[in-house]
Order: sequence, then structure tokens, then C-alpha cells
Amino acid sequence: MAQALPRNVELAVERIRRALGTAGCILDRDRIAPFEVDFRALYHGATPLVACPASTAETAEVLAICNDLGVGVVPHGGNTSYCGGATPGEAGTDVVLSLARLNRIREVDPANFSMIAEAGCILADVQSAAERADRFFPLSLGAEGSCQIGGNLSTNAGGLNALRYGVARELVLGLEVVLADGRVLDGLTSLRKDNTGYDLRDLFIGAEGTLGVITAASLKLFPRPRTIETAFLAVRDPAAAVELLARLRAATGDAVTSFEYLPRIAVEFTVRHIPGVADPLDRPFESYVLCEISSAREDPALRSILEASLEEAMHAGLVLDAAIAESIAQRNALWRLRESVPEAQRAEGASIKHDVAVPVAALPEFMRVATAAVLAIVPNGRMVAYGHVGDGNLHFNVSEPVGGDAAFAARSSDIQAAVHDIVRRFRGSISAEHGIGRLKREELARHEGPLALELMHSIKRALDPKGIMNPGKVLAPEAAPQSSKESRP
Ligand code: 2HG
Ligand code: ZN
Repeated sequence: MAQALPRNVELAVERIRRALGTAGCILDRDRIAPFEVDFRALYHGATPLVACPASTAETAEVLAICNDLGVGVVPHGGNTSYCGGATPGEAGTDVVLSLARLNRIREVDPANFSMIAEAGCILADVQSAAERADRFFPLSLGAEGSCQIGGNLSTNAGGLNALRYGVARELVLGLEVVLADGRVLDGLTSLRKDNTGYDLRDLFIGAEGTLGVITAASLKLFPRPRTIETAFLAVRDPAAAVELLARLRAATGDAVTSFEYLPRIAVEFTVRHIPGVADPLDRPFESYVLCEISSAREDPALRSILEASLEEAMHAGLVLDAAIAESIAQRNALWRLRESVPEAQRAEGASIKHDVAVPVAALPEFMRVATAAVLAIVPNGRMVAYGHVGDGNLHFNVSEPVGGDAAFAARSSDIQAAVHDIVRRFRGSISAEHGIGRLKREELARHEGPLALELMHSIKRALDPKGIMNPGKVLAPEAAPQSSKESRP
């Protein structure tokens, strides 16, 4: 039998139902179920209600009610988080706040190279709206067909074009945020320059909904790329990849948009598991790079610059073989291979993921040292280290041994600790683009300096004194959220 809800939660549910009506609430157990588990099925929480406000004002009402009653609120976008950031707690007392109905593009301003999108807009729809105005919104990632821009900003997503255009934070001009107590912070400007006081906007980006709820964002747009060259390269090793990146950045006048590293095993996984993916080269190599250069001009010279640079790199022994896309279909096929690595890795069984960053030049040494450390713990583990080498960001993943191995899961925290300790030696990051969520909360506490942690807790207390915003994510709760003594009906 389902357990009775605490009185404050019951009251919150009642009041939210009244405020949003039936269209704005999901109460049906079957429809609630997908909101209770994260994308990787690492966390299984429970919620009495998914609130689906259709406006900023309704979002504010939900938060005011929950703050008043001391009830936790878990903002929920496209549910593509890797760290359990959008999953309610196991106690079943957090309300889930879906942003899906806040999905209007409020404005596209081609002259100002900006647009205003609500948090629940699907990333691919934001990209298309920009394209219709002959503009480009560069944030791009495998989940773009289902992730929402509010979630992208709340986790400060990186993706495939960060090398040239920056991570999500760098693409934001202004934000509209509902604070924990329901007040609305209207910072929705489209200015390039604004030095008026502390930068409040940047506090909410990457805060994973623990400080407030982003309801809309003013986003930077760029000229649409008109010439794009995409190449799939076999490289000698990771050090060759790093050297090639520097050469290409210089030779193309910094036109390298993406620079993704793939080990052989990642190509094998995708060829094996993803229908239609084929090895782009005739014979196997140890290491690959998928690289894209682009220009906002019609620029036939880009192709010859790329070819000349690759020829030089071949003479220098950095590049061993190359395939340059000759059509959009070929380009799409190369990106499909890259973007389906996570899915292909899932098909190979359990894996341990590390989303780390070190300075680009240190990547080869990091990979060598960290690989040895992992294999010392699980000698048959399969290293699948790939990703955004251009940003120094590797998905330093380990797949379980072929045929599975019960000991693998048991050693996962040892493996993670070993990898993260090495990251620290390189002054790197233990979460380069996926966030902290619930998954890396303890690792954040272990790695972040005491002063930085103290400041983070102070900011949390200042903006969310009752601890209702996405409880237990990013930072461990300091104290149980207090219920308010009285509650208005
Ligand atoms: C990617 O770059 C994603 O494909 C997922 O960030 C990484 O599965 C992963 O570890
Ligand atoms: Zn990634």
C-alpha cells in the first residue's frame, strides 16, 4: 500500500492542482513513472505530482507554494542528464517541475544576432528557429532532438562545437529565473556588454536547478556557416591528435569548429551495434579524429587549406589516413558514427563513465597514466576514452570485460576515485560537461577546495534558505527543509 504523504506535501499537491488545473498536473502513476527514473536508470525516485506550468507566472506560483510549505522541487527538462540531476528523491516527497510546456520561441532578432527561447524548447527547435532567420545557434549534442535548452543551460552543456563557440554559458546574454520563493528575476536582456554589479546570470547557469529555475534565456546567434569541411582521420596516437589540432587551428585561421577523438574500440562498437554505420576507412587504426572546419563565407579555399594541412601532417607522421566528406550525406554519416558512441557503448554492457577535462596539451600523458591506473584495478576492463579533445574534455569511459564480470561493478568506486585523483594531479575537472547532479556530489565535496565549497553553500543558503531547490543535487543538503508553520489554504 502506498505510504501516506507528509501533510505539507499533501497540501502542496492540493494547492498546485488548484493553481495549474488538470492540464498543468500529471498525477496518473503511469504517466508519472518516466519522470521518476533518470536516463541511465541509475536513480529511481518517486514523486506525488509532476507540475507542468505553461508560463513563468505559473512556474512562480508552484515555487511559491512549495517554498511556503517546505516541499522540494525538482526541475525536469528532457531527462537526458547523465548524473541524475533531474530525478526526484527516493522519499517520494519532492514535486517534479516539468518545463516542457514553456516551449515558445519568444523572439528572434537577426540584426542583434540573438533570440529569446523558453526553457522547455527542444534544442533542435532552437537551432531550427535560428536557421529560419539565416542565423546559427551553435550548441549541438547527441541528445539535441530531446534535450531542452533550460536543461542545457542549467547543466552548462558543452557538446560538439564548444571548441569554436564556447560552452552553453558563453552563448547566453540574459536569463529569466524564478527564485525559490517564487519571485521572478527578469534579466532577459540581449546586451553584449553589461557591467552593472555582480553577474547574477552566471550563478544560475550550471547550477542544475539548485538555486532557482531558468524559465527563459536570451541566446547569442552567429552567422550561419556556409562552407563546412568534415574529415575523418586516422592519427598516430593521442599526442598526434593534439599536435594536429594546433596545426589546423593555425593553418585555418582558427576555423576548427569540432575536433573529436575516437579510439578504435569506439569505431568497432558503433559498427557492431548501430545500423547503417560503417568504418569510414579501408583498414583499422588505433586512433581517430573527426574534425570539422567551417566558415560563414562561401569559401572554396577552406578545402585546399585542409588538404594541404593534412598532407603536411601525413609527411610528419601524425596522420596515417584520411576521408574527407564529399556530400552532406557523407558528413552526416561521420557524425552519426561519433554521436552514437554512447548508445553503442551501452549495448556492450555496463560501463563506468568519467567526464573529465585536463589542459589539451596534457591529454596524452593523462590518458597514459589514467589507463594504467584503471587496468591495474580491472585488467580486463575495456578502455573507451573518447570525446572533445579540442576542449581537453575526454569521456574516459571503461566498459566491462567481454562476457560481463560481477567484480567490475564492485570496483567502480575504486576506479572512479583513481581516475579523479589523477585528474586532480593534472589540475583538471572531474565534471567537464555533464554536471554533478546526484552522481558526483560526493566527488565534488572530495575534490573541491574547502573555501570554494563554503562559498557554494553560502550562495545556496542565500538563494534557497529552505533548501527546496533540487534537494540533494550538487551539494549535500545542510539540514532538512523546514516546513513553514502555517500554510494558507
Ligand atoms: C558525448 O560526448 C556525450 O557523446 C556522452 O557527452 C558521453 O556517454 C558519454 O560518456
Ligand atoms: Zn560529450
